[in-house]
Amino acid sequence: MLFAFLGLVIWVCRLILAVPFPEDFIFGVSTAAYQNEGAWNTSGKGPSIWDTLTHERPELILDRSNGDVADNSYNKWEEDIELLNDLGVQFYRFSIAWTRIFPDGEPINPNQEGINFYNNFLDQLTSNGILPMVTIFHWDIPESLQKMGGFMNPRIIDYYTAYAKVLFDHFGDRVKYWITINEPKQYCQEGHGEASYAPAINISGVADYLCGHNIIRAHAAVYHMYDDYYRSLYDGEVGISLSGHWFEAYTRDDEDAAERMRQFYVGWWANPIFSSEGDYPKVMKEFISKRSSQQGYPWSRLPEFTEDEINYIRGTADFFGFNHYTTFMAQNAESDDLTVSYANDHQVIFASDPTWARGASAWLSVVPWGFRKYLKWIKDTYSSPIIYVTENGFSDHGGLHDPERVQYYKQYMEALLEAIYIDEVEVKGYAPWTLMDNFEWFDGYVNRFGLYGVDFSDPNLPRKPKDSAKYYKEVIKSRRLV
Ligand code: PNW
Repeated sequence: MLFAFLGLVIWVCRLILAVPFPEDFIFGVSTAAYQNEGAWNTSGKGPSIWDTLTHERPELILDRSNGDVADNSYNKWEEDIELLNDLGVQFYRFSIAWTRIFPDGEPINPNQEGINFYNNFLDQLTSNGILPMVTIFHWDIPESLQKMGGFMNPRIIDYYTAYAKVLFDHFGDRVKYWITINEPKQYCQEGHGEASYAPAINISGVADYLCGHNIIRAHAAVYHMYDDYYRSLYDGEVGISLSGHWFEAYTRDDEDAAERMRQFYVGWWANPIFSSEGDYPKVMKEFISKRSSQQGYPWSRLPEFTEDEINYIRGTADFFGFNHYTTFMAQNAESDDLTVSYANDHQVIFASDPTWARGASAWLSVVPWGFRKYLKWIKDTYSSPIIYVTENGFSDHGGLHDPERVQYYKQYMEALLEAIYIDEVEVKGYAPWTLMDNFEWFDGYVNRFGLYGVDFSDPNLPRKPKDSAKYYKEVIKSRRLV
């Protein structure tokens, strides 16, 4: 009996390799402005926090590099569109640089050269039949807004909305998918709570929650603006991209801890927007408020939404953008340590299993089953939202022969098909990170995620397909895992 059952499971898994992706499923690829564009101070562009951080504190970047030139996509954008054509993708996810539109963030006199650049790009993209998926904010806030507190200052909601309005006004006719914010967990927690990304504030358990509170409200404000004024004109969709590791319980006793970590990582953002009750996850509110009072705070360090805000935020996404790379084993770590920090709030420790294959990035191991479990968890936790996988990828140190990346994509897309066909998760699209090697934040140009390799020693920055690009191209063409 058991053997027959196991046999059936193996047979179903093999079968997955032969089934095509659903007819309405779309394939794409992802990039971001600061990591690709270069041209950091030309054509009226102002400095963002990434320009400032890389220039003033190069020691924070593994190879002391920056995005001043990056892939020079600002000048080589026509070539980039040829790559997209070569791959055969149906959509392209890229971000707009806020500082090309409002160079110092002040929402007056948008920079016409910046608008022209994205207009030309969108025209060419759509005339090639590629759907644009535009990230409004992929971490590169204008430096002058940061000086006023950036996302820790609630006034940012108005600045961000004014910026998004310019994008909707000028580009809304061609953009089918809008992503308000890329990975608030990395931006707020790791960039404000820690110093792993700009603006490197490093006040854990306080600055991260302030940033998060305003970023969620800013997201909701922009969603409502689109819904109220633009949807009837352009019929596009607005979502948000949330990153999530799968956290697997280390032992049976760690089930609560693993779930708590999922809530602190992705529930932080997803619960207010996608859950039926709205607001921050209950476990986050409880743990942070209890800790805060033990520490002597007169309030909970996690700010509170009003009842009106909870209702205003709930339901503000047409799709769940999901960025996923890896999995960790999670263990309960409840303790009496009263140091103020995000880690002391969630009280979970996690690590990768030493038997897993590893990427070049310190945090990346290859665990395809974690991807499938996560997709199923999203379905079950948030009443089956439409999901677009807006990032998934593997890092190495470069080179056009990349068998590990090919293997990674093959296994992760297999897990994706199982999620679609066996678990009935509503995944409608998939976009690997990333089109070509680019500026990988604090890892500079050391760790590479591209499907196309870029020779950074050649001033022309030539792009060449890696084996993984050829593999992905075949998958898109046949709509099957080859
Ligand atoms: C994403 N982690 O960030 C970003 O959206 C991209 O800009 C970035 O280049 C890409 O993933 C690769 O790093 C993440 O620690 C950074 O698990 C770190 C993690 C996840 C996503």
